[in-house]
Amino acid sequence: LTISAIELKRINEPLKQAFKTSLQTVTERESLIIKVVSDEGLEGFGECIAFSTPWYTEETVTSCRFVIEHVLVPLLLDKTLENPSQVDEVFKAVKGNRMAKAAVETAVWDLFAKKRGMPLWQMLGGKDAPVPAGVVVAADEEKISDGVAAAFSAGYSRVKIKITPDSNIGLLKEIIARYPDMLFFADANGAFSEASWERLIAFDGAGFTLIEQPFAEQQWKLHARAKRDMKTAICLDESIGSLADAERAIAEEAADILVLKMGRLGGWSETLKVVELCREHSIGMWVGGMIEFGVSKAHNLALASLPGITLPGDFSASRHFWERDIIAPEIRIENGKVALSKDAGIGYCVDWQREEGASW
Ligand code: OSB
Ligand code: MG
Repeated sequence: LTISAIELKRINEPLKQAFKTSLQTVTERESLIIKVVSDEGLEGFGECIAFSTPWYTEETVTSCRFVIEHVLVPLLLDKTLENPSQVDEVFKAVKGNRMAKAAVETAVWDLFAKKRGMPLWQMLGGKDAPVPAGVVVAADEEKISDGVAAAFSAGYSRVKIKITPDSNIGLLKEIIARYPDMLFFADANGAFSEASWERLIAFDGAGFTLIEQPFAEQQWKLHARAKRDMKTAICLDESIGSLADAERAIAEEAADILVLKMGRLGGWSETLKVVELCREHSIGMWVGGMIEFGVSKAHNLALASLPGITLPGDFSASRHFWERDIIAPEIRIENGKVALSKDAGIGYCVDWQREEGASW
């Protein structure tokens, strides 16, 4: 097929409740939605997962918009592709900017699945089974207990709690003990350092299945030491921005488990390589979230269906973050899981319904 048009729209929506991490409190979410159109009139969608400012990654909505409009679109427009892996080749001349690339690249994968008339998860060899849902409690300590209770009543079977060296481990242990059938993940977003080593070790025995990103991105040695010294599995999120990073994590024995964020990795092609690598080395995997809208979550659901991705990812209902998502139908949790759509491509329609550019 030939790429005949690429459109970009900006969205900005308030979060229903503030999302508090050790790095930043997020109260509204700005994103870019990409539509690629083929010569036959088929449409594919992608979503940019960069934030408005560089608090979590170097890329931002503005940097992505610049790179997409002025660099990536001219490279891809009017190109004839036989398969979606070729987008990676087309973008090879551009350094970094993986979130910008992923927004466009993933849209092309959606387009190809639609051309082939099958769901993206099926095109990629995913399992035809509902995806286990998981929610994040990112709130002040006194609100964690209520957050977990709400997650339990909504049917989630996995809760991720944000932690810091100052977390009240006794309180967390007590909360975890109330829900024997629930999986608990801890996410530090790099809040620990060598100075707070003992505080990290103290999390062993609290009941967490894993601890995500205790140290900063480049702290391979400290993560390897934590993996050796702790019983709780060590999981890397921010550290994994490429296949090379995943290879390094394995070579340094710095992690038991990796978080897959397709936007940070640069799209489907690179992500599928990381999945393959992790399978070969028996590294656990799960699909991470970025407080996204439904287009990115739909791609992530297809990813989570792949063999080897066994742990529940950051999959919450559309209504968890948003009054109104941009996809139809919205994402719902049933019996703690999200059903995979049988429709072609990402399996959801983009339902813009916004004043600016109501045309989508
Ligand atoms: O570290 O996983 C993270 C959200 C924004 C930035 C970083 C992270 C997160 C989350 C996932 O925790 C939230 C979600 O989409 O469910
Ligand atoms: Mg994380």
